Amino acid sequence: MILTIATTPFEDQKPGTSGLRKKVSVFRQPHYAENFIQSVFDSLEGFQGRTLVIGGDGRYHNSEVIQTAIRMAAANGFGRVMVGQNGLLSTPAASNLIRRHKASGGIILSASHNPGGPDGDFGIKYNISNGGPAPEKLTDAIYARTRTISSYRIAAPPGVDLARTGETRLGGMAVQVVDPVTDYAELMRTLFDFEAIRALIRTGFTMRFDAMGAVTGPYAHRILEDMLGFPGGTVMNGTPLPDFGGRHPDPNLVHAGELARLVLPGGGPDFGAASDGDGDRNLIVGRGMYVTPSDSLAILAANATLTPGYAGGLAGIARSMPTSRAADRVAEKLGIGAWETPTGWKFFGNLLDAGKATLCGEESFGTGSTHVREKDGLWAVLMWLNILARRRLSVADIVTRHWAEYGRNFYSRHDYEDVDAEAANGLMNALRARLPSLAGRNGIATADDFAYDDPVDGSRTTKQGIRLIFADGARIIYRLSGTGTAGATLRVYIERYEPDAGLHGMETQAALSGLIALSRSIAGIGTHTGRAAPTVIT
Ligand code: G16
Repeated sequence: MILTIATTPFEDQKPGTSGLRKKVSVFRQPHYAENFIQSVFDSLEGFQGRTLVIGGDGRYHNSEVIQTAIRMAAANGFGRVMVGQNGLLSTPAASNLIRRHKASGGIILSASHNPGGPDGDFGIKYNISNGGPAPEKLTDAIYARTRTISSYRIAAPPGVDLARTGETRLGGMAVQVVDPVTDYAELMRTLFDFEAIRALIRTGFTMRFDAMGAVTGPYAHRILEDMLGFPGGTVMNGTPLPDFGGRHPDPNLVHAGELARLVLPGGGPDFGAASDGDGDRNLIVGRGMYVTPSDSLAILAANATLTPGYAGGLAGIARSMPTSRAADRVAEKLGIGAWETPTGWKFFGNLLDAGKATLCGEESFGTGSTHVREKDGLWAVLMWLNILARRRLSVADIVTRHWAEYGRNFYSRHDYEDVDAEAANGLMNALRARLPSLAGRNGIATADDFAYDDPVDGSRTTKQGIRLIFADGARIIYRLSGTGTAGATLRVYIERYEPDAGLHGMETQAALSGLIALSRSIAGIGTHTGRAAPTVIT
């Protein structure tokens, strides 16, 4: 039986950088998730009778909203939903299922790297038929619909049993519960040389992968341990838990500190990697070497032809604007396109679809390629393993040789978290107003607010971050995060290019100290926010 439930709009359902993210307590309000999901369906065309992929990262509240989404899909006329067993799908695996099974789209339940549990965060996002996040045009339409919605349609309870794989029905709709790992693992096998990695393991090479109590546990156990042959225990924190075991599943040196302490000092495993809540981010470390996400993108691109999936070369490399320009130097040397997009994976979709870029990446611990339309944590780890297997060098040697060849882009991001939203907006507006007068002082060559003209669909996206570009190519960038759920987070990105290999060993914060001081004084960070120093430095 299909129920039509009367509702009234919520004012706060504007999707951010990556879908709608809010506190669990917000999502638990009656009708909150339903309103958003119905607004998504109301903004789509031509999905009747077609397939919808549904899955999530297993965080707290996942099992409730999965059932809601399935019942609403049935009531809205989808022909089939494909859902991960126990409601689990990593974000890249969901993207793969959408593409492989020609689904009309997918609903992904995740707040990514944000903390989980009853007091943590939850999120919903919609991905389109290419497997990628909905573009701005669609998220704008969804938001507009949330402002006028007056009812939603939902199949009467009960929902469906997601514990067993196989097919059942809900009203006129087929419900196919699939193993979340199988299709994804197959895809990885086509891209990378598993035999070469096995040979590397036989030399005594060791690694640890930290799944952080989140969704990649089952994927990593299957691929790294069962298929590649790393010994049991290689995967840490490999059971997905609703509260991630109390961890903050953000794979950086702070939150993946256990892994970093194991690998960085030496004497432990040769290689360390971690992924986040929904499996799309990655952290790469070796003995004595943390690889910044920006460098990782550049190094993967420079070595891509060593892997079967990319042996034919790359069409181009795309990076988000605040990501360091290290990848641009690789693109230049390879004679391929280098693309600069706003922050948000959704901006890469058109470039990948149009064959303009093969690899893409962001400073926020995301790398990916044409194989899906999301960033992909385990993919990046496997690509690193394939490159290590072919080059037979340590992570540190690969990175330092890369710098010696291309020069080093010293890079750091300073986050001022949980700042008063009005103060943060005040800082950005004041900077914007002063843009014309900033160039020509302090070595600044140009100062602007980044706008992006999509070369494929011609759409223009404005106000994507304030850029101070110095005469020597150094940059300071300011933008406000679009993924937080409390207050505002001011992100300041600082970059400087150093061609002299004799100086590549400098500590990053020391190498950037002049620019860091300028970043604070020019924007008046202390005056506006009351903060003398950032909360997190990556
Ligand atoms: C999301 C987006 C990324 C973006 C990141 C940080 O990642 O998909 O494209 O770089 O947020 O965004 P912001 O700087 O606005 O907080 P994820 O892993 O959270 O889905």
